[in-house]
Amino acid sequence: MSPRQQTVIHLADYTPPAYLVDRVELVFRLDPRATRVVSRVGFRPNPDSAGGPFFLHGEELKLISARIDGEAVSPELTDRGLTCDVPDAPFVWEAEVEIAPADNTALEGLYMSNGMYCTQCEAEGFRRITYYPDRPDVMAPFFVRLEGDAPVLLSNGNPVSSGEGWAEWDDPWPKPAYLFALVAGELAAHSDSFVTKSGRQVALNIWVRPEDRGKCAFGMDALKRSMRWDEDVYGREYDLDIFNIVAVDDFNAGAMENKGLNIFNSALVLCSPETATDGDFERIEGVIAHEYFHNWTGNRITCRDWFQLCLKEGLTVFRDQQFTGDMRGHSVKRIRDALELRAYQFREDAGPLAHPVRPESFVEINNFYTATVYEKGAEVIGMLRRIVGGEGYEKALDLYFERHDGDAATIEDWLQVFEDATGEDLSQFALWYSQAGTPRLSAREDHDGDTFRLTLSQETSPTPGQPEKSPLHIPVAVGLLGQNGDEVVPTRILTLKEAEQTFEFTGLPTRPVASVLRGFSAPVILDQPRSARESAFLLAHDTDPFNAWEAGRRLAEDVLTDMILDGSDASRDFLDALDRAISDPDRDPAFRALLLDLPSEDDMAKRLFEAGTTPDPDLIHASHDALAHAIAERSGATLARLHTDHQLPGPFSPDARAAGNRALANAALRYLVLTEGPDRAQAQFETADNMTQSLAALGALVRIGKGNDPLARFEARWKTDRLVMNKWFGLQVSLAPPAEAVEKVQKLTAHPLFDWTNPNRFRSVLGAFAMNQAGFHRADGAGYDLLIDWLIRLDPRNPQVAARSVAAFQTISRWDDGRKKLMRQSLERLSSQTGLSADTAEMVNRILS
Ligand code: B3K
Ligand code: ZN
Repeated sequence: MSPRQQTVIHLADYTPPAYLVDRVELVFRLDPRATRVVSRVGFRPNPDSAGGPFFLHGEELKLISARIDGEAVSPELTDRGLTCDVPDAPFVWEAEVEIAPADNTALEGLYMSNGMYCTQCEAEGFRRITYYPDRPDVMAPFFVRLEGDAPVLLSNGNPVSSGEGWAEWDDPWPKPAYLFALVAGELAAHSDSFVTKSGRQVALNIWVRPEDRGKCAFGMDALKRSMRWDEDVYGREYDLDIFNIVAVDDFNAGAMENKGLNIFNSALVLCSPETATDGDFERIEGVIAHEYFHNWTGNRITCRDWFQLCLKEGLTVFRDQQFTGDMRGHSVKRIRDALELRAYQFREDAGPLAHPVRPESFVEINNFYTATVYEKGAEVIGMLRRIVGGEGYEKALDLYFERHDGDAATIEDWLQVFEDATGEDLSQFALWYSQAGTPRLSAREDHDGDTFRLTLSQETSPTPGQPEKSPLHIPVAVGLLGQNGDEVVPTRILTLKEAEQTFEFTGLPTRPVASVLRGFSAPVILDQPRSARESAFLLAHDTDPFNAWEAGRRLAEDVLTDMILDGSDASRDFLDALDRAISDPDRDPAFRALLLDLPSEDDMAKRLFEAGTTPDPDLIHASHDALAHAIAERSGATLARLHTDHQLPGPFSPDARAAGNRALANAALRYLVLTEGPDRAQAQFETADNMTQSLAALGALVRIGKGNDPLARFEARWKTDRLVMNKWFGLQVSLAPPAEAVEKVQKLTAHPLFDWTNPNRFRSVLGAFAMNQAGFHRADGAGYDLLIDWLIRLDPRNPQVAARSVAAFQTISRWDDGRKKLMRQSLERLSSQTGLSADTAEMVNRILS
């Protein structure tokens, strides 16, 4: 390993920048293989720093010339940047560098996608564009001139002027370099406009390849709703004359909030009923909102350093979750968010990649755009809001925007505004940011006379580098139900701060049933002894929709556990309770669809492992299958009725009500094919006029081995649509029977449309493969070998995507000795590659150490 791969950066080592920037002027002479970037930057010594050398980041740049105050200088160059002697007073730095966007396969910095120039600078990509202090606490206004033969030339801020082959942009809002962006290409716009609350007229554009112009209307509508929502709910207005979004096919992340010029992975902006599913519509709406909301939480107030990433990401995820809840209903949204947190973040917390919401060290910051920073970061804010209340939260946020607008802030700043605005002592709460791991909350109940006692205790297991854990400040929402299902004590928030505390409720002569952790009030694992009867009671009666769903999930997990461990049949009581719940017309269809989603195979492996059993992926898969068959047999009549009754007449609408109906009908279809055979799904596949129903029917057919003909027809129809074909690839891999998954991946990666250099396509096959638990964890290690072979190929080209894919190995400690050994050997094979990227090396080292 080269020394460069081992550079560890520590939060504790932060020092303020030695020089600040007053203004940046950039000229780009675009050329695929020899773009010239001319920079003119006004620097001044930072009065709040202890001084230090003048250092500019720069990587893979060819320096053509450099000047200070007009005089040529010869800086000292390393592979990380340059140093130079500079005056002890304000000065102007000028440099010209050459870069080759067409050769940039890492998709970081300035690169090309389908002949179009685009950028991705977060976190540290700007240093691949020119020499600059590429750190978020250096903020400056940017003026940009683009020269090139592309008809559309875009950058941040407001357009100043343009002519044939050139355009100038001015961004008056000081920003760090990671928010810089440019786009140049043959693009067409879907345009609209928005008038802010204070009357500013804003031009809105979604820029796409001309043939995609028909797939922008929903994204535009989502953008306008986001703008209005941020004004109404957070009092935040947009602050430029124009807001541009560009769709790019080759993109490592989902999207990027560059000031005034958001760049999106095309999968997260383009949609039409024919090509996108309801899930896509909802995700697109959420991501457009997320990137837009960053304008205040991320851009106007940014992060002091990359350790503070959750300051912008946790808060912005929390805001987009609130927005989606307001648009589509809070109950179902909360369940989905909890499912996602458990699937990705709890898994991270339980293994070698566990890290705090604010990590304390990293080698490559791109490896820390994780579920912990994003989703747990959002949960921490949700808890804060529960603790200080809705009004306290509003006051704190107003103070945050007022006090820190224009700042590069820290988590300490964030918590301070809450303390100052509400008087709440958050010293213990702050541990949520520094202590990794998922707390386990145990609940014990006791009834005596007319007093009910609930004893809550908490414990967090050790995580890498943190052997000892302290008790956290946990808001636990609890309600009590009477034996007849009435709510005898409505929801209240209990404050748990000690390792163990008992809470008393009086005036209750009959023993109530406690509904604990309502609304998933904290990101913890709840251990609460529950009989199947009690869970069935809560599923039927809990007034808290989250806990009603949770009770159903709990029942399903218990039943699956018994089936896996004892080979028992699916419990009759469970099947009856589920049938009653999905038949209840008073329940939201989307909620009922969620009840029909069984705990995933990964959930079951995690649960068994945590209960002290070594999971067997094949057995889990078989039991999962058996339970689905049992549900299909028990509820055949109900499911058939649901499938028929929840077909909506009239044209497709992506709204939540319509989507919920389709979700329920399609969930029913998934089961019905198991007992009825293919006819119903074939009919749906033939007649569907939208991707949601078409793909659900295709999935149902593939699941029962009747997919060949529809897959071929689907391919023939959609082979020129990259986004739809990602679904075609992904579905076959996800649904491949475990014994055939490796061969399926081999076959699909040999398909002429498998372009491994496109991150979306790579993930649609290899990412989906890693999620096919029993297929990936094949006992002979063929799954591990296959993924590692691909990562060895991908890493030199695109380290970010390769490194992220290594996370498939983070469950290593869960499995039997044979699998553990094979996983370790595969990772060692990857780590022994010469020239392995720092990104991938860091991930492998963390998993192996
Ligand atoms: N801030 C970007 C993520 C950039 C990823 C860098 N590897 C998207 C977002 O969270 O909004
Ligand atoms: Zn974000």
